[in-house]
Amino acid sequence: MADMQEYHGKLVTIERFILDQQQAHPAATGTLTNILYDMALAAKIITSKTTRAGLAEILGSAGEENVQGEEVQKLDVFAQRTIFRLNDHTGRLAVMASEEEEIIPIPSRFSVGPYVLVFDPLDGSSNIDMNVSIGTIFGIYRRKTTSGPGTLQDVLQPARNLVAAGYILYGASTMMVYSTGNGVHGFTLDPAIGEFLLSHPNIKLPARPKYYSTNQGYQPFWTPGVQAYTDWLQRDTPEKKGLSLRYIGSLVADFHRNLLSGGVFYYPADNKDPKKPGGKLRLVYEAGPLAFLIDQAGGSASDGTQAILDVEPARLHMRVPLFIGNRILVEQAESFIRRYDQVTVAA
Ligand code: AHM
Ligand code: MG
Repeated sequence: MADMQEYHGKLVTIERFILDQQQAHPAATGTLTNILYDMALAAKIITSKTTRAGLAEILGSAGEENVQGEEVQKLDVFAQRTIFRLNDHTGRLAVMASEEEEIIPIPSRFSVGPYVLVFDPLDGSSNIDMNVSIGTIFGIYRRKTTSGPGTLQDVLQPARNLVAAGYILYGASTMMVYSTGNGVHGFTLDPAIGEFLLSHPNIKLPARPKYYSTNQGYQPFWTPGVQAYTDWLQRDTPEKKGLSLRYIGSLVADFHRNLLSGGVFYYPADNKDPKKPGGKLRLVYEAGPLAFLIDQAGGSASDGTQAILDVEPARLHMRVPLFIGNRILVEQAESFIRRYDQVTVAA
């Protein structure tokens, strides 16, 4: 890892930082660098709309024309199209896939490249109307097939194969946080100049966790192991002080807070909805990229029985239970589940 001290006190744009990182790998072609630049550009374009989201009534709501006679798109559709249109023609990607669609081929008039982009264009979008933070999550793989248009096989890879992952948080400030396997680095958008500036180099999870984050409204529907785990989190134990609960209900915002403060986020399997026995969050473009990031920050992620990084996706929109944060807290989740839920988990 490049010495992060060299950035201390300096004004560094995301472009300069990504390029510096690339120069540490003499064999790099710059292709991955350019995909990351394009995600930073997508972040700026999407920010320009999300910061005006509450004006929909004045400017027009989805499916209508606004006062300027332009058709207004739902923000998640807008984010989806922005990321697609920035990446479809560059010759860097073999295929894309997102929460909003099935796999997204590169139009045949453009050439294909060596990488695969998976993304959730606007996670937590049900929070937009309440002016709550939302986010974009993305992951970048190398393609597995050797030529021609990319396929589902290129997309369905375990998160351990990711070459880069990141998220964009549309909050009080817009932040982009990413890793190419060389630490986790955070950039804050300065809206006055339209540049992302390095604000959080080499983020590491604090050793003393502060928060647990979960939708405790579902507690009656949790397994005994998850209930006992929650009770353990709340108490002082030899390993930690009792944790406080913080839950926004917007994955990127909850993850980001815990990354900076230490803690665990979990969305376990529950028996509330028999049609969705495996939790809510999606492996390929939500849990997987965040698992890559937490690993780089010194933490871990599990589905309750195994590392998220090792889960083989069976389908693009596959859901997984997710426990993610400080390693010691994630290991305890696995331990409680082993002790109390073995039969349930195996069923
Ligand atoms: P979405 O992909 O439909 O936006 O849903 C994902 C969101 C996450 O941001 C968040 O962690 C979770 O759903 C919250 O779910 P709940 O309201 O059940 O707590
Ligand atoms: Mg989502």
